[in-house]
Amino acid sequence: MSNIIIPPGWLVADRDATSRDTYVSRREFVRKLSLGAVALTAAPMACGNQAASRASANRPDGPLDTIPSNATRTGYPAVRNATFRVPERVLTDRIAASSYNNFYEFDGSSKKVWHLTGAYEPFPWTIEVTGLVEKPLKLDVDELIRSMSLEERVYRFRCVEAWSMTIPWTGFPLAKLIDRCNPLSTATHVRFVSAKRDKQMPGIPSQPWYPWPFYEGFRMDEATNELAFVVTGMYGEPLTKQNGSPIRIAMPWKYGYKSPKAIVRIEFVDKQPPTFWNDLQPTEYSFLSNVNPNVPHPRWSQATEKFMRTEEDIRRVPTQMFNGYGEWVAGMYRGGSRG
Ligand SMILES: Nc1nc2c(c(=O)[nH]1)N[C@H]1C(S)=C(S)[C@@H](COP(=O)(O)O)O[C@H]1N2
Ligand SMILES: [Mo]
Repeated sequence: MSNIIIPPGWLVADRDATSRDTYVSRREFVRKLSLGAVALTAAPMACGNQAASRASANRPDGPLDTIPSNATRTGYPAVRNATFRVPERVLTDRIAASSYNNFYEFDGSSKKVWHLTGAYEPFPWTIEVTGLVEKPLKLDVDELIRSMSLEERVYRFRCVEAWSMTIPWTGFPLAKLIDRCNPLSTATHVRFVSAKRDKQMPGIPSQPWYPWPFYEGFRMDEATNELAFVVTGMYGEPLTKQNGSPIRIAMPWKYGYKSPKAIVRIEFVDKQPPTFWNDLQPTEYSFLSNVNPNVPHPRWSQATEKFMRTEEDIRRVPTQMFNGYGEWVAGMYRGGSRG
């Protein structure tokens, strides 16, 4: 399927996002084409390699076919919150947003991971709440999503590797989730731990040199900022597996790795917690990691970024201080980065 050339018109027809119907009918068409191609070459493959056919049996058909069929759809599509808009650029096409991904648990050397998510089963899912809380809890994600009032927010998304997108996320404020956790007043920071499922996430066993599971953290003022968002969906539907199903965070004024995916644990602590990329490369990835065009990464400039509307339509645009969210967050960093 990957060597079928898709006419560019299919990807660029819509100004904003590819609609679900367009995607489904396009996929059906591509599937028919590729079934035809398989039939033609069936004879030489008839006694082919079993492992390969098992892997392809598990292989999703396409990047939007990885929305878990048992993901709760209550509350979808959610009403867009008009406060959060990105006036200077269009939405990224949803195919690009779910095809070009960073998710090391599946593969750290490629930006294409959706086809590796076949064995991953995000629902049912429990989040453990521990540390400095009144009482440790377990939250069922399905129940959590049903109990929150979902909204859509269009946010800029900026990876530290100088590419960016504009994404309509569905979810609820992180402050609401934190409220539900009843942290003690002594908690100064919150820590998020991602899933480590060796059998479902092929990048974990194949890259044993990483300190799995992935972990991130924030100061409490950051985590309770109005912009800090718990994401359960995008483009009006539940999250795809590669975008972090069943639940992730979006911190739009920070570089992308400060948006942990597939969260299984929330822990309240009283000092700055270690974070995955900062532990691995402290000279390249700081704890705060706020988007800043004036602070180059040691290996590249951060002054501009490659804005991706589709995987083919990519343009260089200037990077904005705090990714354009200074109005909401600059006050937290006056008087220096307390880190
Ligand atoms: N658990 C986990 N979360 C993660 C990552 C990861 O590898 N593992 N990658 C981060 C990085 S570097 C980026 S840029 C974003 C990418 O999110 P997207 O694939 O939805 O664009 O996820 C972040 N969250
Ligand atoms: Mo990133």
